[in-house]
Amino acid sequence: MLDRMKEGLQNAVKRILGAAVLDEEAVKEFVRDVQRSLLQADVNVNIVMEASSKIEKRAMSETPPPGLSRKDHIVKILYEELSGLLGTEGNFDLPVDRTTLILMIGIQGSGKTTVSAKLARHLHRRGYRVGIICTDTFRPGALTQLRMLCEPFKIEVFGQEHNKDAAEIAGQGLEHFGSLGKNVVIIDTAGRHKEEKGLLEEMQGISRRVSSDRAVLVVDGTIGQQCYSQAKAFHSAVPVGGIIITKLDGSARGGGALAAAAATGSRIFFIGTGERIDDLEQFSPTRFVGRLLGLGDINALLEHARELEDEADEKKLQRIMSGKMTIEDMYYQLEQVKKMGSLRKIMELIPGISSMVDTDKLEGLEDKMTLWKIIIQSMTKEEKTDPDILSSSRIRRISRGSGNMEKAVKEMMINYRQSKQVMKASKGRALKQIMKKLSAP
Ligand SMILES: Nc1nc2c(ncn2[C@@H]2O[C@H](COP(=O)(O)OP(=O)(O)OP(=O)(O)O)[C@@H](O)[C@H]2O)c(=O)[nH]1
Ligand SMILES: [Mg+2]
Repeated sequence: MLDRMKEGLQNAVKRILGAAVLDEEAVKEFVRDVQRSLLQADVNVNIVMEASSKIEKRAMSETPPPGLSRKDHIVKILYEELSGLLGTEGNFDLPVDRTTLILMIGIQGSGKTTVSAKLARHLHRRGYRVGIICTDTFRPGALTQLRMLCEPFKIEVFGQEHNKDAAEIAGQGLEHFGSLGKNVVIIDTAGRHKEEKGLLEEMQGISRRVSSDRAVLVVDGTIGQQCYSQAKAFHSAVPVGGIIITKLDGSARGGGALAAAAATGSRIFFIGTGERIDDLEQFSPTRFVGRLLGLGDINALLEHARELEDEADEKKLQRIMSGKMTIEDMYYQLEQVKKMGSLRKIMELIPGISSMVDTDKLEGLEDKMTLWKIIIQSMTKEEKTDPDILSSSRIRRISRGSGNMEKAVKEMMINYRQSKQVMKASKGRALKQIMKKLSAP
């Protein structure tokens, strides 16, 4: 599946891992390799540019946790950015105590009928009681096609050969299956040549008649980035609750289809990877990218990175508590505060302190902390390790000419020196107290 893209990306990874020196040129080369693989897979050029500039920026600016090589860190960045490009994780769990109605929509030949049968089979296997309604009054033999696919699995198909009213068939089918206590009913619909008006109106008609829980758009993956406009057109007629991309087996443009579908904001739930009924896969962006890049390696790498990050956290805390906080440590603290939620929440953890602190001022402080993070990002490594070298011209550079920002840089420095002092004086007791509270259940 998506062999060319896979090969291209894996080669890019191999090259960067094998590079003799990891200078800016090597990173740029890597990013170009990645770009080429994505473009070849018909990923939209804007998406490619945005993703690759993110990868490049992160690769150049982020410091890997001690112990993780920069090369591995770059592969991790690639993994994260590509997964992000393909949308968010989601499962397709359906309730068992009532009937969920799934409406399959999509243009002619996109794979609706095949997917209806595949999905029915998938859910049937997991213990759901599934029925399918065929509302395709357009294609001759549509009902027979569906029945043949479902027959071996004893999944019932409802249809009315001579009825031309799709919405009415849907309504009657639903009544039929409702009385049989099904918990999932899938409606297969007709397709026409394009996202033409008649088709969209028919979808609206069915949708109004039976009020489906989920309209699932079926898109042919071989059309690549055109998925985007197709998904948008359908979405404007019937709110699309999820996408299934078919024919990803052997399609060179599958990467483009996936990225384009994700860019519409809809979640991709399944992908079709063949003509057989079992060729349906639940889609997970991280798992998918893991496989593109070679799963075994990437999992081990991520695991290793996590361990090293934990270790590094531990060391940082030690350093902060002993009063030897650097600006980078402060950045880390700012990040931690953000992870924990709000300052107010942290203050509440320390007995007595909330009565001493004006909590209304905390929100203003939170805004400042966001600003400080931006400031720290524009400091050089040298400045971060030895902030005493901050001359007024350096401050001006960091604040990029804005007077307000200059004030913020100075304020940040004052806060930094004060925190360092407090930590030193209390031997880190305040911090220890917070950490203890936070780790308590
Ligand atoms: N290789 C491959 N072929 C597929 C896949 N999904 C569907 N097909 C094939 O694509 C063709 C069209 O599929 P259908 O399920 O009939 O498409 P449809 O959307 O119902 O078509 P209409 O009812 O005419 O709108 C069939 O020959 C399927 O076997 C897939 O994931 N991989
Ligand atoms: Mg069909």
